[in-house]
Amino acid sequence: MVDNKSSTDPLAEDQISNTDGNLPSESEASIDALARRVQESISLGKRHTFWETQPVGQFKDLGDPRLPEGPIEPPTPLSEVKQDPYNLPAQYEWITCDMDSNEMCSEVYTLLTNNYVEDDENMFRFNYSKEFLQWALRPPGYFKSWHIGVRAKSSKKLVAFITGIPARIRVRETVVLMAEINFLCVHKKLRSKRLAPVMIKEVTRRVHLENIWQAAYTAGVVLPTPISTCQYWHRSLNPKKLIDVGFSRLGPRMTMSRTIKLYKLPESTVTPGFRKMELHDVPAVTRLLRDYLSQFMGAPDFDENDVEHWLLPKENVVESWLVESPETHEITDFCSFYTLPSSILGNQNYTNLKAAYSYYNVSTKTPLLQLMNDALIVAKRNDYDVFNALDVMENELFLKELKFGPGDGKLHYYLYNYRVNHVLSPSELGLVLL
Ligand code: MYA
Repeated sequence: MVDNKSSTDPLAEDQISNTDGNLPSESEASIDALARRVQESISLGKRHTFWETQPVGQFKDLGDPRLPEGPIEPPTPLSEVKQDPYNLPAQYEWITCDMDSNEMCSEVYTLLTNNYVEDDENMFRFNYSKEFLQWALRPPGYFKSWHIGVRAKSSKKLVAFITGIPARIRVRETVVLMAEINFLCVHKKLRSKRLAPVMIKEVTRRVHLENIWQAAYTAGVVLPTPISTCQYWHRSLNPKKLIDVGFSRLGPRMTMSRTIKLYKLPESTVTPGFRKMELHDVPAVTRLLRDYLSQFMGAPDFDENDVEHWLLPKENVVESWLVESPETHEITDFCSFYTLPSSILGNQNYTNLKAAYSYYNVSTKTPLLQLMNDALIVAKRNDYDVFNALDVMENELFLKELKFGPGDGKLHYYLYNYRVNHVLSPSELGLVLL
């Protein structure tokens, strides 16, 4: 399932069936998982002709106490940054994608909808909406020049894309101005031609031109070298559809009606004072979030402008809910999720899977379990089919209890030109990238 940038299978352990001959049995599924682990360990020994040349942690350096934490290379003087773009094969040209333009946005949307991340079995593909892309790519202080496309000169067709946005990210005590890199995509017909390294070098050059020398990104593939490896969990909201489209399977000794009953949620939320976040809540939410995120080793350093952009509700893009104490009117708790549908490939009955992705959640008075159960209730009410969450921050406190099942793909977090001495556990990470 396309629940992250990993090629992951969404199956919750408790949903795996060995009753349907067409589907892997429990032991086959664990063989799959084993095969993936073997492949990951092989990739640790694999040559990375591009990544070996880049200032990223190298596998051989992992845990070497002589290497200091922090930037791997110092910044170069701006006058020495390459002024002109990298060479592309002659039939292609660079463009800067103006995400304010509806037409440009549609072109990007079309490229990604047809060519972006799929699961291992090619059953699902991320289907980021245009509104989502405009939100994700235009935060405070964004640079148009970091929204990079490649066109075929003759047909003018967009064939590749990569983006960066600026972000302040704290690593332990140090706040570092970084680029968050996302939406790297090469058209299916142009794969394995070493275009991705050129895209990455070009975005790096444009980031350097803004005097920024570090970056953060996530990927489903193992590259040198993850700072953390996380896992997605899935909470069925519409189990019948999820089973019908092959996202999940009927558990052993489970019938459809028992499964539907298992995942049933109440119609209304239970927490008094639970309501949608509004513009006037920005200062209170910022305080709550900053205070909460300060406990993690790696987290964004959000100010009020960031919170207004990233967390104020936007229809079909991001939902944020909070608890306002009915007595004191203090904002005590907060939860949020973003909307990222996936196309369902080759199913007769359904074309789209509506997924909510847990974003930032803070509980100070309402138990986290109750807060997140209310989040599930509003997601269900708004017709989401599934609610996904990574095991980052304190999410482990509610995942099992609220009937999330583990997916079997991994999401790796990376930093460019910044070494960390120890791999972080997911619960030490306070960062969610889109
Ligand atoms: S993650 C989402 C990535 N997108 C997809 O998975 C969509 C579907 N797939 C594709 O479109 C293509 O397969 C892509 C690769 C474009 C992914 N991150 O051109 P190639 C390395 C980094 O022949 P292709 C996201 O968006 C690979 O290891 N590197 O391959 C975050 C090999 O290098 P090496 C990757 O399949 C992106 C080389 O590319 C990834 O045609 C963060 C092969 O190139 C990947 N996901 O195209 C980017 N996949 O030989 C890094 C493959 O060394 C940002 N590769 O192993 C770094 C920071 C930059 C800014 C720095 C500022 C200071």
